[in-house]
Amino acid sequence: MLQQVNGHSSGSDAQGRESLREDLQEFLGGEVPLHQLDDLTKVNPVTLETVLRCLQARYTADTFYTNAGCTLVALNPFKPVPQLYSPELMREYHAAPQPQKLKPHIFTVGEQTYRNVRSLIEPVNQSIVVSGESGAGKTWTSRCLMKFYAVVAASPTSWESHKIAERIEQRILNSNPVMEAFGNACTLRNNNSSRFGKFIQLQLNSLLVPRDHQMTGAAIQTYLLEKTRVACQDSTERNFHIFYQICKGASADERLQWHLPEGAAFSWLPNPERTLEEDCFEVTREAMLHLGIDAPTQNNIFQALAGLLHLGNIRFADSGDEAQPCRPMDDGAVRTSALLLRLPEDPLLETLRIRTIRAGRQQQVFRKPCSQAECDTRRDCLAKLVYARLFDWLVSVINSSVCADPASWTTFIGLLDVYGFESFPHNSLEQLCINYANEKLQQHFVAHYLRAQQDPIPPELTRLLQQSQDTLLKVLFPADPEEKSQEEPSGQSRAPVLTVVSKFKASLEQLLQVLQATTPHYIRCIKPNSQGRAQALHREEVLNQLEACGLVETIHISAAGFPIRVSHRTFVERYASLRRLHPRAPPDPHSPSPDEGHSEGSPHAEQATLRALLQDILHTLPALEAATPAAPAGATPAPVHCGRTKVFMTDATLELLERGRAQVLEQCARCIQAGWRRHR
Ligand code: AD9
Ligand code: MG
Repeated sequence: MLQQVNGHSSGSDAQGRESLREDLQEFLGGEVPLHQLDDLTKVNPVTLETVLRCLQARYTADTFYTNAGCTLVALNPFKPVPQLYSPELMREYHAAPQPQKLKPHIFTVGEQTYRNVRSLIEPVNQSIVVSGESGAGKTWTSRCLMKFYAVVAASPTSWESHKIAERIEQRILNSNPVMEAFGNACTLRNNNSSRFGKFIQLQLNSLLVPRDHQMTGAAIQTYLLEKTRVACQDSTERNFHIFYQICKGASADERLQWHLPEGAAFSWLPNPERTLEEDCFEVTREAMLHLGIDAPTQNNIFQALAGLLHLGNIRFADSGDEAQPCRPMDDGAVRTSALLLRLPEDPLLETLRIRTIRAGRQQQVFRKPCSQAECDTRRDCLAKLVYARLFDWLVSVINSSVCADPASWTTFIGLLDVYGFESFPHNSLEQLCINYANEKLQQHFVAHYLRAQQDPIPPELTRLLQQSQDTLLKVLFPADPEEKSQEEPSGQSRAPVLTVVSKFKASLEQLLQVLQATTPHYIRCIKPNSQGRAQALHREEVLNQLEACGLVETIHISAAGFPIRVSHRTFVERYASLRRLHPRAPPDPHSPSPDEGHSEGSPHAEQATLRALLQDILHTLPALEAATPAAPAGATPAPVHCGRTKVFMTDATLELLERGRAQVLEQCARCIQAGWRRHR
């Protein structure tokens, strides 16, 4: 039941519902029920309080999606709502003449982007930025959108294209369970928390005729995996799902091979109580198989992971003598991890316990025994190094399995499932508001992730792993072509830290450039409560999220804004025919002609002609409006603004123009038919 309604804590349910109803009546003045307000721009006045009340009423009515101008607000239902994501509903949004007229849904955004990339007029790459705090539903949303595209982009007409489409779309969907098994973990805030950022580019061929089987491939880019989690987990959190999956799901033979006896205790596997995610070993394996990772390679991977679990069980005891290395407290853990990682046992122990330093003019090599704490750090570092390389390798394998030949795709839809941030070379007020709110989240993200990742890896560790006889580790750690000395230089080197930060910065900058070149769409996920309970909306928690994402400001801007933006040329090409419908009075012979002063064919002259045509078209708007049957007398003119390179307009203006254009086309068709009849 609703936990707290407008400040009243839940007493009796009936009382709570009654007071909510009263509140809503008062707020609405007895008009449209609040839960039926599909767009927050229609809430009056737009304040945090009224926006919250509207969302609250909709949540109570099991309505989870609401438009907020250019953003779609998605409330996490925290319960299965299968009818909301059925293939039938996907097809309904896909087939709708105007999906934006249907109930707000992530499928509206999906369909809009799909139509935009396939547009015959001006196909533009699209992106969907899914943001929200941990557990708000970003990954769920991205997954559902991927399913949506898989369904709507596969309407094949031939059996052959059906098979190709099925293969590619199925593989793209299969990337989800694999990446979540290796990159997600149970945290305090979310049982299936993504510990990496993901940008997936769904590649489409918009030129295909017939226009079926549009999705030809995908490219996945990941950002900063929280690899620290392999070796250090908060006492209330857990390691990556895959470790629990192998421990719970291995067959008897595999248990023997991977040295994972039933009930074995591993210090890197805290909180082993069951969650759904660890019961998915078969799903993970099946998906890996579909992605082209065969059974022997999978065996290699799981064996290496088991090796890491045993590595985590190695404990060191101080020798009591600075000149002597620490002792392992249990030889078994060293032996088993060396066996599973196919590393020579002595060098493994040596690398964990002894630091080699090159110093002095002669670059003499010194061997210094590590303290117990240093040994622990080196052990953790080794595990992080292996896991991070394995993750990157998996991503590259997935990419090679799903990526399309560059010649086979023309446009893409990008899906970003990461902390909400936006920063483009040219930022508008929208970005200012959104970023101000995101700043705090971002600070946390950068501070938490970057501090945890600061990468430096003693070079001896990489060199040790290059000695592994394991086929997978040989791929992950190829031998250096030049056998140059890799001993650690004396003194602390800053280079590795800088590399992490600059790599991260560079990859983010690259991402922002990609986003900048697309038409962005925003889905803001909201977490109704932090306990993950259905039908419980915590007022304060939601208020904080609304405030943090600057939703009220977004609504204000959207309400006053012009969401449709078209280049001058496209606008003229599409609507030039409207001038036939309502020709403008001939130009004043005394006024200068549009290209006066510019030589014929020059870019300036072309621009001027374009602008003159544009003005002619815009002048038809009042007549178009007057001809609209529903237009009330004295209605305000259709909002439109002519910018330097683009025309900005509202949905209503676009609708008006499109109606006019259809009228012209109809007239033309009638003329042609009449001509034919006369001819005959
Ligand atoms: V994090 O930043 O990766 O920690 P996300 O990705 O925002 O976080 P996620 O998508 O994992 O959150 O959603 C958290 C949980 O909410 C899911 O595991 C589901 O149990 C639940 N959820 C989210 N969206 C829906 C939904 N539309 N319907 C039903 C949902 N359950
Ligand atoms: Mg997630």
